[in-house]
Amino acid sequence: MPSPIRTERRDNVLVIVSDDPPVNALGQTVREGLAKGIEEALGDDSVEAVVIRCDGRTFFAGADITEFGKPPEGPSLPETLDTMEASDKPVVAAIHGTALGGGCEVALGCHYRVAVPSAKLGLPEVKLGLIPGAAGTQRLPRIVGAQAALPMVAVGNPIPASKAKSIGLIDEIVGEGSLEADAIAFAKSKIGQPVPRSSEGNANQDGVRNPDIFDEFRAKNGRKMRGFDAPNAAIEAVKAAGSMSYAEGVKKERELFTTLMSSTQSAAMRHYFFAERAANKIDDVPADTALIPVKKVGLIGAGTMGGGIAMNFLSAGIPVTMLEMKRDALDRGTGTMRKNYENTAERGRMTSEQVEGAMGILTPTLEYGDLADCDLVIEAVYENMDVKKEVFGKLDEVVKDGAILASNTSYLDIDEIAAATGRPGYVVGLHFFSPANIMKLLEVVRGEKTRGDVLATVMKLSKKIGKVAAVSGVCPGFIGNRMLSKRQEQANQLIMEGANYWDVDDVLLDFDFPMGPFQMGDLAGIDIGWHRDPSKVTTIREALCAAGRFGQKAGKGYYDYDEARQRTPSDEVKSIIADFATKEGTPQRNISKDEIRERLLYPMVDEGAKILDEGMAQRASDIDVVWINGYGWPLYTGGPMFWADTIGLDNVVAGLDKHDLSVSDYLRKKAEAGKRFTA
Ligand code: T1G
Repeated sequence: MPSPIRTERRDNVLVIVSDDPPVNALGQTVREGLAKGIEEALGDDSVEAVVIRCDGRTFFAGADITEFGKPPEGPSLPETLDTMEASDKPVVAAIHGTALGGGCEVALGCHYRVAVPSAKLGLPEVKLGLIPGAAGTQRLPRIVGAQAALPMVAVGNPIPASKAKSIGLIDEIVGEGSLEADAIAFAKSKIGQPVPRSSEGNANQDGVRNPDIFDEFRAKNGRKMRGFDAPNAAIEAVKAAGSMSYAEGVKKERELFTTLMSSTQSAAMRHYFFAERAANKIDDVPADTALIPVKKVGLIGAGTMGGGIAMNFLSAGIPVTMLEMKRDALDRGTGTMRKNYENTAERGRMTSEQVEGAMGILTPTLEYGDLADCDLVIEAVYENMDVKKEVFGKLDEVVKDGAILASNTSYLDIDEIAAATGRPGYVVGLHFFSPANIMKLLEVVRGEKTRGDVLATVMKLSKKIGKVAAVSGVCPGFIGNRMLSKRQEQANQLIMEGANYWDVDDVLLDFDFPMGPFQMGDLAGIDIGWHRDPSKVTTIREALCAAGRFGQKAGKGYYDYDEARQRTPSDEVKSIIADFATKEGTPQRNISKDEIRERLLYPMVDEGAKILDEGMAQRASDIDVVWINGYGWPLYTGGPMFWADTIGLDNVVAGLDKHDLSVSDYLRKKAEAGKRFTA
């Protein structure tokens, strides 16, 4: 097997080139080739400078994540980089694409770094529950300082070449089309000069002069770091870069890295990395399926969902024709979209030109006929089957052949909707989550007759509009809401049996969900759908509404709220629930938080098992992708199915049995066989 690394001579410069698609990951063969290339360069006196670059779409994009968890194989990247850095011959990293993780560390080990304007550099290891393991946390602060290094290492977002230049991470921005030539010229210009070694840099002293920066960083980023181990380790490593020698700091980094590498959090986050990518693949739709071009999108309904959905396409530069039945509804909808964009611009996350650009490709209309030439039409009208069927019947008449007709329904039967048209093959569900312009999850609901090219097209389109898509079969609630209903059922049952409703919320908050069900009820409004008859009380919600406890907007719901909307458990609610339970003949008892957690989460796992058994999800990791992106399941546990594997399916089954909760055959058989849901 030829090495993915080759060397090419350009006069007195040796160019080391990696050609290992898709992303030149630093797997064993690449590391071996790189080490050999460096050995060749350093051992040949006629070579006076070195350039390292990559073919394909990107400079090295990091270690090969598929190797993690396996016995490490040489050569060690840190040692290779130390050998390279120790040379007196100038070594230049020529960067394009995304120099990430180990790739960025290779660049840091070089004496110089040049990049094309479109390049990005970053240390995203924390997104895998890790920190850099090849001296990145020690070299980076010595070049750019602790303050600039902290967000790169502890948050992990990449920075553009322009920012990298401004903080001194790269030495020069070169031409998009002349990277190699410019890098060689740059290398030649450094021959004969003392080489700068990042390991000897001292820009990191800002972390020593002002040790408060680390606590300030933690305070600023606390919320998004909550529950994750890696960011704190990253901060400790950057701190070490200022307070220790390079050798001691590298040792400290290695200790922190090794601990994280063997952690469940990192295994969970590496699971998610591949799960998100796998979810975009449909097993029985070939990857080379011809796509339907989508140059114009139609949106029916300018309400909260319709407007939010439309914004996804407008922001991606795809024109949208938005249809409403009445002018005032249409104007209200487009007004809300503009306001949302302007709020984003005020926060500096969009320019006013981008706002005008997005709104400039929006065409509001009251005429169905204006949808005729759309390649994709999405309806986001009232959740009623008759209304949906009427809309799809009209679309079938008006819209050109070959266009995709999608419903944003959150639970209605896509097959029944498709049957209202003469083109069921072109009907698909696109279930966005509110707020649709923010939430990343898109459940693609595959009807019995939905065509492969329609599915392939919407999966590709989901990436273009910044969504994470997973395919669901047609069943009530699809994947996410179907599992959520099981959790909600248990939450209501638990408080009937005497569990404190605030304990139910707190168990989920302690698990690092963003919110519990009763807090959510208060936020949304308990009186949504209430019949307004206080004498008719058949549920706890109706009992609260009868008592005027409509939720946050009324200053009281399940909780009492102060002016700052801080919540306090209410004795009145506790007794309303107890009275209702007594009336219903349900005895009450104290219920522990452990029982609450098991009864909230284990039935969700069992429902996920049924979803798999029925083929409503392609794979267990798709269910994890749905819950992490649509419902705030904490990423560092990997999602419900990976989490169940870490608990042990036998323990999940034992817990369900203990609480007299149903266990599907599929789950019980997997548990008895000692199997897992996820790899
Ligand atoms: N290892 C293995 N496979 C990888 C990979 C990696 N690092 N990065 C991408 N792939 C695969 C991916 O699974 C997919 O495969 C294909 O490449 C295209 O990826 C030593 C320890 C580079 C920005 O975290 O962020 O270095 O599905 O669909 O949208 O201290 O991939 O086609 O079979 O994502 O254009 C640090 C992870 C590792 C970067 C490209 N590096 N990758 O995005 O394509 S830890 C990372 C990405 C480390 C050091 C530490 C993105 C991308 P398939 P893709 P993309």
